[in-house]
Amino acid sequence: MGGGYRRTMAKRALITGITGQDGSYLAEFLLGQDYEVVGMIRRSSTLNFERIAHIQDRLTLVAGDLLDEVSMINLLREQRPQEVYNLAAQSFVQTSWGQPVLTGETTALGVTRMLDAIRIVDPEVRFYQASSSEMFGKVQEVPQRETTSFYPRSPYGVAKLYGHWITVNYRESYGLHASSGILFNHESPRRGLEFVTRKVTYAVARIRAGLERTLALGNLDAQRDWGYAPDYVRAMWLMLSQDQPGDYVVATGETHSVRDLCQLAFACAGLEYRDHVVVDERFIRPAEVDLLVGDASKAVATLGWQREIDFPGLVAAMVESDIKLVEHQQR
Ligand code: NAP
Ligand code: F7E
Repeated sequence: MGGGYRRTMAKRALITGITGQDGSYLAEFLLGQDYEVVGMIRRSSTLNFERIAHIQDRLTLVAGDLLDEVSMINLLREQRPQEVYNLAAQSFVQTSWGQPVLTGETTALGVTRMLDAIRIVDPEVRFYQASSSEMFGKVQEVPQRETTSFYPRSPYGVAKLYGHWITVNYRESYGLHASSGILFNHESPRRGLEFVTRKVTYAVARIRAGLERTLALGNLDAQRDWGYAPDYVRAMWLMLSQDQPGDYVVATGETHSVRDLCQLAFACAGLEYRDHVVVDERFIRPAEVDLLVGDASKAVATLGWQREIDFPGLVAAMVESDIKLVEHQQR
């Protein structure tokens, strides 16, 4: 089937990072909008398709890596998507201090490689870059909006800032329809176990089942604007559906501390967090982002974006899902 024929039939989107939390939800969402969905998968010695197993037969999965521009040029030539969502990254902030160069290669330069592949193969492609509230870091304004100055506090934040500006630069240099979504933390039962929300909810389920007694955490005073991942992938699509590209903050406008998160999550299982949570220096970061809270007014006004699940609803859903998971693991 030729690319021209496909264009008249259904829109085709390429997702990098399709095996990750957001990639899996975005794939589901785009399939629901009648897109053909192509996922870029990097080579690994074992398959890690847990998050997309339920939709795998409806996806086209192709090999490629953000570290290798040729792989992306070939992929674009063969698949001819109209939209590219660049969600792949080394996304864990703590790891970025241990692997700063890899983080820069993937999370920063990887964006240039993909943008350049688009410029070479088909500059009409619409591009979404997964930018991050970590770019605000040591915040210069509360709440943070599109015009707030950036001050990243980790190699990850610095790499994301490069990715953001190279997206703006390719838009201005080559007229690409390239948008940057500055997304605040968003979570779900599919969140990686190393991130604090999922670390807490999975521990709650294991403590409830009598498998653990304590949970070791770092800074309990850090405050984050936590939303629900499926609400956030909808915003990505809305950005590429606009006639004009742009930059958008996506956030709930509320902030909660890690301590609040613990209190709420343990209470969902009838537990008191003070009986179980201990502070462990190993999880304290060399530099912290103390407070994030976003102002999504532009996304609400221009994209018509709204979130559907609030923070207590999110935490309750994650605890419930992890309780079921732990029960399943015990069978
Ligand atoms: P995630 O679960 O960690 O997923 C990251 C994805 O990137 C995985 O599919 C991973 O593949 C892939 N990947 C890593 N290195 C790669 C490489 N060299 N080549 C190709 N693929 C590679 O992240 P997420 O939470 O879904 O986040 C999606 C994106 O949004 C990331 O760019 C993240 O930095 C950004 N972001 C996330 C949040 C949030 O709160 N979740 C907020 C703002 C921005 P494997 O499965 O093979 O490891
Ligand atoms: O940490 C504190 C930690 O790792 C949140 C990524 O998706 O969102 C995420 O980055 C806070 C920090 O997420 C532990 O110090 C305390 O203040 O869940 P996290 P993050 O660093 O905010 C942004 C928007 C992204 O773009 C990233 O890709 O929680 N914290 N104790 C802890 N964090 C972890 N992971 N583990 C602890 O034990």
